[in-house]
Amino acid sequence: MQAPLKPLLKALKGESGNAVPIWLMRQAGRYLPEYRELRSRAGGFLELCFDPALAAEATLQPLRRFGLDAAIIFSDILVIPHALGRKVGFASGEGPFVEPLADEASVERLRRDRLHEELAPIYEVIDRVAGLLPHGTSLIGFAGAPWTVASYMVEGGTARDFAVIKGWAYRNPEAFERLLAVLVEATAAYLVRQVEHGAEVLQIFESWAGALAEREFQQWSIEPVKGIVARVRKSCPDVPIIGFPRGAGYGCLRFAGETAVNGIGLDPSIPLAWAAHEMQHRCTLQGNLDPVLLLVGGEPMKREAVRILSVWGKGPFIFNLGHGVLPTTPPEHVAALVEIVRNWQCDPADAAQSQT
Ligand code: 1CP
Repeated sequence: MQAPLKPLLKALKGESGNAVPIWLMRQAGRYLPEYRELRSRAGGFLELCFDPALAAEATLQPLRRFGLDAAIIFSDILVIPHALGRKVGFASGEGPFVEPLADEASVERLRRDRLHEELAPIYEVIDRVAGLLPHGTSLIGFAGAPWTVASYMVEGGTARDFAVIKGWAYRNPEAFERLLAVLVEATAAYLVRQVEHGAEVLQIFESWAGALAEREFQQWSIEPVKGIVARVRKSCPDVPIIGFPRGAGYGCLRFAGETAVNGIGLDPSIPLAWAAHEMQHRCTLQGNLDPVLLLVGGEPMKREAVRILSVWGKGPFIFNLGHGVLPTTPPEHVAALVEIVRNWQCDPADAAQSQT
């Protein structure tokens, strides 16, 4: 007899039942004392990402505490610029640093021949974690979308007003398109390898979609992500892909339709009824609790979590935050949130409602 489909995979196939799967963006990280211990043992964040034993441990830590439906590989979107030969650093307490691309000639000098060698430790993390996952838990691989990753590579770190990268793109569109094309190729190859090593679902983070106007959103976000999805599907036709165009507003509808992702991560600004009506019939929704409500906990968190469940819970739906767990979040609040989602599934009133 075939093993039953894992809850996350079931939701991403468009199936809905009365059990809502849950995982959280940044479920591993600084809010967990055991993570802080691991990070100080590794010496730094990148050292932690590239140490397969420690990164596998960081991936599994939140599962031990909270029994979530998915593990997400402990890594970062900035391993791609690193693998392309750019210096990347994470000083504690500050944002990331990426050696900025000075000019168009530096795009041609990106080192594309050593990609998989540089990323080999991450593939090893996947090998290790794949064999250790609790029954029913899915493994999520991920990468940043080209626009978001390019913003760090051109701005040298977290962008404020995106003036450097947009200035570059408007003044020299060919060079900018070339950078996006290099990132599409590298990212697709990286995601395919993640699947070959055991990732069962992929998520593409477009964290800075909200910085783009309509035409640029189409050209610099949707088109490159579409290119990645098409390339990945050629090699791995069955692996579900979730897109997360944070801050895209109503543009998330076009993003979901054109990129043909199986699931769409929604941030807290997306109106629940609108998304249920416009998107849920053809795309699995994922989100969208405000991470600040997880930080606050108690009644305010419960009220909103139940509201989300009551609008999206009939599925297909994956409960998540609308962005990552904040570092000062008490771990007990995460446990309480998981409990709310699990109890909701068991609520006979809701179960009966979902059958009508
Ligand atoms: O220990 C530390 O000080 C490092 C903090 C940290 C962590 C735990 C960073 C630095 N990255 C990560 C892990 C990480 N990053 C994961 C691991 C898996 C998990 O979710 O548990 C993932 C999926 C990411 C993805 C990521 N990195 C994104 C996309 C998601 C998002 O938050 O929008 C982005 C934009 C990054 C860049 C990055 N890396 C780290 C930080 C602090 C940032 C964001 C800085 C900024 O706002 O620009």
